[in-house]
Amino acid sequence: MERTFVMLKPSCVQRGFVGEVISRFERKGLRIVQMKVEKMSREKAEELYKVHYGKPFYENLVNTISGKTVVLMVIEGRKAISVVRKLIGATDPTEADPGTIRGDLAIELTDNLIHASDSEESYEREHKIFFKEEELQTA
Ligand code: 3AN
Repeated sequence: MERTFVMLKPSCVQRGFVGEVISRFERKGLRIVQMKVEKMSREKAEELYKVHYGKPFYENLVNTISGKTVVLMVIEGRKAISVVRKLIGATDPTEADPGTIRGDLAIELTDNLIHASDSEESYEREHKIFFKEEELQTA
């Protein structure tokens, strides 16, 4: 079964939408394999966003999550990567369709509530920053 990595950004935690977002994934039929609440270190934030290094929004992007509480998850299901991206909606919440997570709950671009892997390669790289393999061997 396909897996994807999801991070609920600090704004999601601060605004109290953790349950709302998890509920949407569960209602779709996706399964939470592993989940943790963590204070994001700057090192891990830079690692997660290193593909954006050098872009004008990079510093702001790293600052948005560094030192703040996030929720990290590995989610499983049929075509989980593309299904989760569809549930989340477009990167810019002002362009995200109503009914999507960003379409319904976010408006800022850099602080757009949630991150999810956009490909199998991204999943492989991203989930290893936060989870050990043995943590992911849940039934
Ligand atoms: P997504 O989160 O939809 O996968 P990416 O991977 O292109 O989007 O961008 C990573 C993060 O960088 C986004 N979640 C958003 O916070 C931020 N971002 C992307 N494009 C811009 C932009 N043009 N200006 C400001 N922030 C951006």
